[in-house]
Amino acid sequence: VSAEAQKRRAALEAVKHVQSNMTLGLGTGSTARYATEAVGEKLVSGEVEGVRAVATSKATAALAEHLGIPLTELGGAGVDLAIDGIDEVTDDLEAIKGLGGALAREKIVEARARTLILIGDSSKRVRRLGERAPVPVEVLPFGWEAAVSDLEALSCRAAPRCDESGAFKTSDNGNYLIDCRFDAAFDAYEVAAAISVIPGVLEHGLFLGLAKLAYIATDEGVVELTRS
Ligand code: A5P
Repeated sequence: VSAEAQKRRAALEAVKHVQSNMTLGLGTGSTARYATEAVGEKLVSGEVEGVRAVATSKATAALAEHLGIPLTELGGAGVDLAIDGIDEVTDDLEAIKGLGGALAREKIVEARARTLILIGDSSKRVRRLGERAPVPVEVLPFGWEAAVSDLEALSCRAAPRCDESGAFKTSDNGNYLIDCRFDAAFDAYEVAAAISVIPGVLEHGLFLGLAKLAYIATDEGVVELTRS
Protein backbone atom coordinates (compact mmCIF):
# COMPACT_ATOMS: atom_id res chain seq x y z
CA VAL A 1 0.00 0.00 0.00
CA SER A 2 1.46 3.36 -0.98
CA ALA A 3 2.11 6.08 1.59
CA GLU A 4 -0.63 8.16 -0.05
CA ALA A 5 -3.16 5.33 0.31
CA GLN A 6 -2.11 4.92 3.96
CA LYS A 7 -2.54 8.64 4.65
CA ARG A 8 -6.05 8.52 3.19
CA ARG A 9 -7.02 5.46 5.22
CA ALA A 10 -5.84 7.05 8.45
CA ALA A 11 -7.72 10.24 7.59
CA LEU A 12 -10.95 8.39 6.83
CA GLU A 13 -10.75 6.63 10.20
CA ALA A 14 -10.40 9.97 12.01
CA VAL A 15 -13.22 11.60 10.09
CA LYS A 16 -15.64 8.97 11.48
CA HIS A 17 -15.53 11.07 14.69
CA VAL A 18 -17.03 14.10 12.93
CA GLN A 19 -20.62 14.77 13.98
CA SER A 20 -23.23 17.36 12.99
CA ASN A 21 -22.87 20.87 14.45
CA MET A 22 -19.27 20.34 15.53
CA THR A 23 -16.67 23.07 15.28
CA LEU A 24 -13.63 21.40 13.75
CA GLY A 25 -9.93 22.23 13.67
CA LEU A 26 -8.60 21.41 10.21
CA GLY A 27 -4.91 20.50 10.06
CA THR A 28 -2.28 21.25 7.46
CA GLY A 29 -0.21 19.01 5.19
CA SER A 30 -0.66 16.17 2.76
CA THR A 31 -2.30 13.82 5.29
CA ALA A 32 -4.63 16.40 6.84
CA ARG A 33 -5.71 17.27 3.30
CA TYR A 34 -7.42 13.87 2.98
CA ALA A 35 -9.33 14.53 6.20
CA THR A 36 -10.47 17.97 5.03
CA GLU A 37 -11.61 16.51 1.71
CA ALA A 38 -13.56 13.80 3.55
CA VAL A 39 -15.25 16.41 5.77
CA GLY A 40 -16.26 18.28 2.61
CA GLU A 41 -17.74 15.07 1.16
CA LYS A 42 -19.73 14.41 4.34
CA LEU A 43 -21.23 17.90 4.12
CA VAL A 44 -22.09 17.55 0.42
CA SER A 45 -23.72 14.14 0.94
CA GLY A 46 -25.69 15.43 3.92
CA GLU A 47 -24.20 12.81 6.24
CA VAL A 48 -23.41 15.67 8.63
CA GLU A 49 -24.69 19.26 8.76
CA GLY A 50 -23.99 22.43 10.67
CA VAL A 51 -20.24 21.79 10.77
CA ARG A 52 -17.92 24.81 10.93
CA ALA A 53 -14.15 24.74 10.83
CA VAL A 54 -11.09 26.67 11.95
CA ALA A 55 -8.22 26.32 9.47
CA THR A 56 -4.64 26.00 10.74
CA SER A 57 -3.07 27.62 7.67
CA LYS A 58 -3.85 29.78 4.68
CA ALA A 59 -3.53 26.70 2.46
CA THR A 60 -6.08 24.75 4.50
CA ALA A 61 -8.43 27.75 4.56
CA ALA A 62 -8.26 27.92 0.76
CA LEU A 63 -8.94 24.17 0.46
CA ALA A 64 -11.87 24.34 2.88
CA GLU A 65 -13.38 27.28 1.01
CA HIS A 66 -13.02 25.39 -2.26
CA LEU A 67 -14.80 22.39 -0.72
CA GLY A 68 -17.62 24.53 0.71
CA ILE A 69 -16.72 23.94 4.37
CA PRO A 70 -17.86 27.04 6.34
CA LEU A 71 -14.92 28.64 8.13
CA THR A 72 -15.00 30.38 11.47
CA GLU A 73 -12.57 32.07 13.87
CA LEU A 74 -11.14 30.26 16.86
CA GLY A 75 -13.42 31.56 19.56
CA GLY A 76 -12.93 31.39 23.28
CA ALA A 77 -14.66 28.01 23.40
CA GLY A 78 -12.02 26.29 21.23
CA VAL A 79 -12.99 23.49 18.85
CA ASP A 80 -14.77 20.19 19.42
CA LEU A 81 -12.47 18.05 17.33
CA ALA A 82 -9.18 18.68 15.53
CA ILE A 83 -7.61 16.28 13.05
CA ASP A 84 -4.05 16.74 11.82
CA GLY A 85 -1.00 14.96 10.44
CA ILE A 86 2.32 14.62 12.21
CA ASP A 87 5.98 14.44 11.37
CA GLU A 88 6.62 11.96 14.18
CA VAL A 89 4.45 10.29 16.81
CA THR A 90 5.37 7.90 19.63
CA ASP A 91 3.13 5.20 21.07
CA ASP A 92 2.52 7.63 23.99
CA LEU A 93 1.01 10.09 21.49
CA GLU A 94 3.78 12.64 21.86
CA ALA A 95 4.40 14.28 18.50
CA ILE A 96 6.55 16.56 16.41
CA LYS A 97 4.76 18.75 13.90
CA GLY A 98 5.62 21.70 11.72
CA LEU A 99 7.67 20.49 8.78
CA GLY A 100 4.86 22.09 6.76
CA GLY A 101 5.54 25.33 8.61
CA ALA A 102 2.09 25.68 10.18
CA LEU A 103 3.07 24.71 13.73
CA ALA A 104 2.04 27.92 15.48
CA ARG A 105 -1.51 28.05 14.17
CA GLU A 106 -1.75 24.27 14.60
CA LYS A 107 -0.70 24.54 18.25
CA ILE A 108 -3.04 27.50 18.88
CA VAL A 109 -6.02 25.53 17.56
CA GLU A 110 -5.14 22.01 18.64
CA ALA A 111 -4.26 22.90 22.23
CA ARG A 112 -7.85 24.18 22.44
CA ALA A 113 -9.47 21.06 20.95
CA ARG A 114 -11.62 18.91 23.20
CA THR A 115 -10.35 15.99 21.13
CA LEU A 116 -7.21 15.99 18.97
CA ILE A 117 -6.76 13.08 16.60
CA LEU A 118 -3.38 12.63 14.89
CA ILE A 119 -3.16 10.77 11.59
CA GLY A 120 -0.28 9.43 9.56
CA ASP A 121 1.25 6.70 7.47
CA SER A 122 3.53 4.12 9.07
CA SER A 123 6.68 6.20 8.42
CA LYS A 124 5.55 8.68 11.10
CA ARG A 125 5.61 6.22 14.02
CA VAL A 126 8.87 6.44 16.03
CA ARG A 127 10.30 5.03 19.26
CA ARG A 128 11.63 8.43 20.37
CA LEU A 129 10.97 11.97 19.22
CA GLY A 130 13.68 13.41 17.03
CA GLU A 131 14.58 10.03 15.56
CA ARG A 132 14.10 11.32 12.02
CA ALA A 133 12.50 14.76 12.16
CA PRO A 134 13.94 17.98 13.52
CA VAL A 135 11.96 19.98 16.08
CA PRO A 136 10.75 23.05 14.15
CA VAL A 137 10.71 26.34 16.05
CA GLU A 138 9.03 29.52 14.76
CA VAL A 139 10.98 32.65 15.69
CA LEU A 140 10.49 36.34 14.99
CA PRO A 141 12.91 37.61 12.31
CA PHE A 142 14.14 40.34 14.69
CA GLY A 143 17.23 38.98 16.43
CA TRP A 144 16.78 35.48 15.03
CA GLU A 145 20.50 34.62 15.27
CA ALA A 146 20.40 35.10 19.02
CA ALA A 147 17.46 32.69 19.20
CA VAL A 148 19.46 30.14 17.16
CA SER A 149 22.37 30.41 19.63
CA ASP A 150 20.01 29.83 22.54
CA LEU A 151 18.50 26.82 20.76
CA GLU A 152 21.96 25.32 20.11
CA ALA A 153 22.69 25.60 23.83
CA LEU A 154 20.02 22.87 24.21
CA SER A 155 22.39 20.34 22.53
CA CYS A 156 20.88 20.41 19.07
CA ARG A 157 21.99 21.65 15.65
CA ALA A 158 19.72 24.59 14.81
CA ALA A 159 19.42 26.14 11.35
CA PRO A 160 16.88 28.27 9.54
CA ARG A 161 14.82 26.44 6.95
CA CYS A 162 15.62 27.63 3.43
CA ASP A 163 14.04 27.18 0.02
CA GLU A 164 15.91 25.95 -3.09
CA SER A 165 17.35 29.41 -3.74
CA GLY A 166 18.73 29.64 -0.19
CA ALA A 167 16.15 32.21 0.95
CA PHE A 168 14.69 31.78 4.44
CA LYS A 169 11.29 30.16 4.45
CA THR A 170 8.64 32.01 6.41
CA SER A 171 5.47 30.86 8.11
CA ASP A 172 1.98 32.20 7.39
CA ASN A 173 2.78 34.62 10.23
CA GLY A 174 5.86 35.99 8.43
CA ASN A 175 8.35 34.43 10.86
CA TYR A 176 11.41 32.20 10.35
CA LEU A 177 11.37 28.46 10.92
CA ILE A 178 14.40 27.08 12.73
CA ASP A 179 14.85 23.30 12.47
CA CYS A 180 16.54 21.79 15.53
CA ARG A 181 18.16 18.37 15.07
CA PHE A 182 18.77 16.33 18.18
CA ASP A 183 21.27 13.52 17.58
CA ALA A 184 20.62 11.86 20.93
CA ALA A 185 17.48 11.09 22.92
CA PHE A 186 16.19 14.09 24.88
CA ASP A 187 13.54 14.82 27.48
CA ALA A 188 10.84 16.37 25.29
CA TYR A 189 9.05 18.11 28.18
CA GLU A 190 12.30 19.69 29.43
CA VAL A 191 13.29 20.81 25.93
CA ALA A 192 9.80 22.17 25.23
CA ALA A 193 9.89 24.23 28.44
CA ALA A 194 13.39 25.51 27.64
CA ILE A 195 12.49 26.50 24.06
CA SER A 196 9.34 28.31 25.20
CA VAL A 197 11.28 30.83 27.31
CA ILE A 198 13.78 31.81 24.59
CA PRO A 199 13.09 35.46 23.69
CA GLY A 200 11.78 35.72 20.14
CA VAL A 201 10.35 32.21 20.00
CA LEU A 202 6.73 32.23 18.97
CA GLU A 203 6.04 28.47 19.14
CA HIS A 204 7.70 25.07 18.79
CA GLY A 205 6.64 21.85 17.12
CA LEU A 206 6.64 19.59 20.18
CA PHE A 207 2.99 18.62 20.66
CA LEU A 208 3.08 17.00 24.09
CA GLY A 209 0.13 15.69 26.05
CA LEU A 210 -2.34 17.09 23.54
CA ALA A 211 -3.60 14.17 21.44
CA LYS A 212 -6.18 11.68 22.68
CA LEU A 213 -5.98 9.35 19.74
CA ALA A 214 -3.83 8.58 16.71
CA TYR A 215 -4.60 6.54 13.62
CA ILE A 216 -1.50 5.18 11.92
CA ALA A 217 -2.05 3.31 8.69
CA THR A 218 0.07 0.25 7.91
CA ASP A 219 -0.02 -2.26 5.09
CA GLU A 220 -2.12 -4.51 7.34
CA GLY A 221 -4.65 -1.86 8.35
CA VAL A 222 -5.06 1.18 10.57
CA VAL A 223 -3.56 0.99 14.06
CA GLU A 224 -5.30 3.01 16.78
CA LEU A 225 -3.04 4.49 19.46
CA THR A 226 -4.68 5.89 22.60
CA ARG A 227 -3.30 7.78 25.57
CA SER A 228 -2.80 5.39 28.47
C1 A5P B 1 2.33 21.26 9.09
O1 A5P B 1 2.98 22.33 9.65
C2 A5P B 1 2.75 20.01 9.78
O2 A5P B 1 2.61 20.01 11.15
C3 A5P B 1 2.10 18.79 9.19
O3 A5P B 1 0.96 18.44 9.88
C4 A5P B 1 3.08 17.72 9.22
O4 A5P B 1 4.27 18.26 8.68
C5 A5P B 1 2.63 16.50 8.44
O5 A5P B 1 2.57 16.78 7.09
P1 A5P B 1 2.36 15.62 6.02
O6 A5P B 1 1.04 15.00 6.33
O7 A5P B 1 2.36 16.32 4.70
O8 A5P B 1 3.50 14.67 6.16
